[in-house]
Amino acid sequence: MTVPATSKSEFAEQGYTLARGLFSKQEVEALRAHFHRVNRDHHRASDNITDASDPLARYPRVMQPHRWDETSLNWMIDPRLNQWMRAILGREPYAVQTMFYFKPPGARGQALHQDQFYLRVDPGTCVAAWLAIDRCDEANGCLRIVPGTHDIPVLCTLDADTEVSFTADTVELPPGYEPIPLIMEPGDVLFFNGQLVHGSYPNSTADRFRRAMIGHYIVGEAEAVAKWYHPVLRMDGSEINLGVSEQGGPCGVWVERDGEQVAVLEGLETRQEHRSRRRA
Ligand SMILES: O=C(O)CCC(=O)C(=O)O
Repeated sequence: MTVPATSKSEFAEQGYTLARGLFSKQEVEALRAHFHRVNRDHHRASDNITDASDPLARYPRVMQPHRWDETSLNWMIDPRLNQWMRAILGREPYAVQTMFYFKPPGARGQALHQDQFYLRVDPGTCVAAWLAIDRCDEANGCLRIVPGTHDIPVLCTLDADTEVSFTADTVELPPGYEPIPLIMEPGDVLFFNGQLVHGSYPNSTADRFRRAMIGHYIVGEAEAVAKWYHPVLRMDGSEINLGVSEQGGPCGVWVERDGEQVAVLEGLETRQEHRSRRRA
C-alpha cells in the first residue's frame, strides 16, 4: 500500500491525516481480545481512580504495554505505521509510548490537550498513531481534534472538569476554535502531530466500548524527550540513546493581534510538579 500524496499534504497543512482500513478487522479483533485478557490477568489501577463505581476503575487504560508485552511492541513498530510516518514526516520516527484505552460505556473522556506538553520532544515534536478498535462516533466518545492548532506553541494549562475528564488538565481555546468529532471505523488510524489540540468527551452509550490502541512517536531529528518516555526505540525495536528534556518554562497564551487570536509564548508554567504529566 502506498501513502497517498494527499495524506502527506494534509498532514503538513492540518497536522493530521486519516489512514482508513490500515489494519484488518481480524487484526483489530485480535488486539481487542488480547487487551481484555491483559485486563483480566494484569488488572492494575491507574490514573488514581479509586471509586469502584467509576467504569474506568474496572477498565483502566493500559500504559506502556510494549515494555512487557510482545503484541504491543510488534504493533508499535508495525511496518505500516512506519511507512505512513516516514511518508508524512519525511524520515523515520522513534517510538516512545503505547497505550490501550477501553473507554467502556459511561466512562469519562480526556480533556483537550496537546501531546507535546507531556513529551517535550526537542527539537521538533511528537506524532500519535491512534487506531480505532471499535466504531468511534459522538455517542461513544470518539476522538476530537481542533483544526488550526497544529502549529501553535505548547499552551499553558488550566484545570479540567474532572466530571467529564479522567485527566485533570486542559487548555483554553479562543472563539473560532472548535473541537470536531472524527468518526472512525475499526482498523482506521489517525496520525496527528504533538501540537494539535485533541481529546474526547464521555462515552454516553449504555453498551458500546470505544477502544483504541495508541502509539506515540518522535520525529527522527529529536535529541531529547521527557524522562517518562525512555527507553526510546528505533522502528526496528532497537534502543537509541537520547537526552532527557526539561519540563516547565514558557508556554503559549492566546492574544489578539490584528483582530485575530494567536497563541504566543508569553506564559510561564508555574506548577512545580505537574499532576498528570506522565499521562498524555
Ligand atoms: O482516546 C482518547 O480519548 C484521547 C487519546 C489521547 O488524547 C492521546 O492519544 O493522546
